[in-house]
This record gives sequence, C-alpha cells and structure tokens, in this order.
Amino acid sequence: MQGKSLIIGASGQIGIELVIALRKLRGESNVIASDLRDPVAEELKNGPFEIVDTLDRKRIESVIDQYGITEVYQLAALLSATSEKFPDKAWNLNMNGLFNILEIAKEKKLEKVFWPSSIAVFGPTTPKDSTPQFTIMEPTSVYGISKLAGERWCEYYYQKFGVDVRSLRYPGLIGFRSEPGGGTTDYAVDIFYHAIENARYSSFLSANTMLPMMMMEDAIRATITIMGAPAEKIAIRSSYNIAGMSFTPAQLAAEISKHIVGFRMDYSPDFRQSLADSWPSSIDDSYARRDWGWLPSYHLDSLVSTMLAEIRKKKLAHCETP
Ligand code: NAD
Ligand code: AKB
Repeated sequence: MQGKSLIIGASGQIGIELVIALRKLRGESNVIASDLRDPVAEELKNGPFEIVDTLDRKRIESVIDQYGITEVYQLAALLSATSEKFPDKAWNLNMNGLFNILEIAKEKKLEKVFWPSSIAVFGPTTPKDSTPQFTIMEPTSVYGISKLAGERWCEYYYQKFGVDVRSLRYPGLIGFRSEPGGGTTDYAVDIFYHAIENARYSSFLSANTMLPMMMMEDAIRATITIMGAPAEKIAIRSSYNIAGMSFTPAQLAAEISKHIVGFRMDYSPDFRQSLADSWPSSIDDSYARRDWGWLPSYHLDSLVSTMLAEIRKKKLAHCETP
C-alpha cells in the first residue's frame, strides 16, 4: 500500500515546492499539506490541506490518524533573522515543534521523519572553507543553536528509539515560487524581484560575503532522494552537509548584469551581516555524495537565468489574470 506524507509548514518557501514535487511523485491524495496559515499558493489547493499548529501535539496526532500518515516532513521554524528578534518564540517553535514529531514518530512507529537543519549550525570557530561534515560547531545565533540542538535530538531518537529520522543542512535556498521572509540569505532571492522591477538593489550583506547557496529544485531533489534511500545508506543521523554553489552579493550582481543592462547594486549591511560572517563560505558534502549519491545540478549562471525567466513569467501571468 502507498504510504502517506504529512508536510508541516507547507505554506512556506520549501513547503510549497516539496508538496508540488511529492504530489507529482506519489499522487495528490497521498500528500497532506498543513500549516498555521491557509495556503496562498494555488498549487497547494489541488490536494488535501489541514490547518495544523506544530506545537499542538494532539492536533498532529489526529491528522496522522485521520489520513493514515506514514511519514512526516517537519518544516515549521523561525529562520535566522526573525529568530534573533524573537529568541523565546524561536526556541519554543524550533525545538518543541521537532520534539512533538519525534515523540509521535516514536509512539506511532512512523516509517520516517524529515527535519531540516542549516549551515547556521556552524559558527565563527568552524573552518570557513569547504567546511567538513564533522568539525567544530559553536553557533552564535539563536537559530543556529536551535538547529544544532535539533540535530543532537534527531540522532538521540534514532539511537535510543529507532526513529528513522533523516536531515540535511540546507544552505541558503533560492526559489521563485514564493518570496522569502526572515532569513540571512534572503537577499539572494529579493535581488531578482528588484532587478526585474527597477534594475537596482540595496544588499543588506556586504559585497564580498561569500555564502553557500542552492537552487530550490536541487534542495527538493536532495530531500526526496535522502527520504527514498534505503535506511542502511543513511549513516549520519544528525544531519548531512549538502552543497550547491557559493557566491558573494557582488558576484551575483555581476551575473544578473549580464541579463539586465545597467543593473546597479549598492550595499547597506545590517544586523544580518554578523550572522552571515559567522557561517561557512563553502561546504564539503562528500559524505552525502558517498552515502546516498548526492550531486547538485545548478551553477550560478543557470540559477540566475532560471530565476529571471521564472519570475518574469510569474509577473506576466499575474498581469494577464483578469
Ligand atoms: P518559511 O518561513 O518560508 O516557512 C515556514 C512555514 O512554517 C510558514 O509557512 C509558517 O506559516 C509555518 N509555521 C510557522 N509556525 C508554525 C506552527 N506553529 N505550526 C505550523 N506551521 C507553522 O521557511 P522555509 O524557508 O520554508 O524553511 C523551512 C525549514 O527549512 C525551516 O526549518 C528552516 O529552518 C529550514 N531551512 C531553510 C532554509 C532556507 O534557505 N529557506 C535554509 C536552511 C534551513
Ligand atoms: C537563513 O538565512 O536563516 C536560512 C538558513 C541558511 O538557514 N536561509
């Protein structure tokens, strides 16, 4: 019998894309989208959607029972910049949201759980270039601390209770289906909307801040691949490093200038600069490549041309809607 997936945090940047991809793969009725807020994206309306607060364990249990859910993707969290503004809320949501799912998975013997970690688990004492899978981890952000603690809990539940939890340390993700909110890497999405609208952008990170980034399509493929891999291939139960590409705001602006003549960028770093400065510049993802065959497909040039084309298409469709 086909298993059923529950996505918590489905109205967010990753959630929308993951629901679309999983529904294509497993059938619309087998993928239940859920979030605190109603789906804004039209794409979420072609299958089951439930309002679920990830902090409400009873509600999650009742949705799991109602649909016969076999695997859960727990995406609900506050991102890095918002977490700095609301540390209590971030700690509560990021930790207790995860605990609820790990406990439910243990009790109901769910087949699998996916929970995303982040490059924010690393800190200023971590080697910055080609950051290894196993290295010094002393995050200095509220968000990074919550993700590192989450990783330790995932491994604990796997070892103590056999919960089959799988996780990726996503870099900054860049997609065109939704606008970002609350992250330090958001500039690399925002920039495309401003470039198309008025050929200008003011970056909140400095020109030479090199960060690991990834096209959303690659991140979704990584997520589906790790979840589909045989359990014995998943040797790391904290979270896997995965890499796509690395670039600076200046390099991204230069690539955009090849498509938008006269594009101008200025720099006005804010509090997010110190978060970015504490994160790696590039990531060594050799364990993910070795264990379950990870390989990214996008580079900076294909990322930029795809983002510009897709956002233009979206804007055009919006204008044509009566
Ligand atoms: P997002 O902010 O776009 O989406 C999060 C979603 O969670 C939102 O739709 C929000 O309404 C929902 N949510 C918030 N509180 C909730 C609650 N109590 N119950 C149910 N839903 C709730 O975030 P995203 O970019 O899609 O990120 C998803 C996950 O991936 C997060 O755990 C994030 O830390 C991780 N991640 C994201 C990135 C990235 O670049 N986007 C990078 C690394 C890790
Ligand atoms: C953020 O900037 O908070 C996220 C992340 C790298 O986790 N994009």
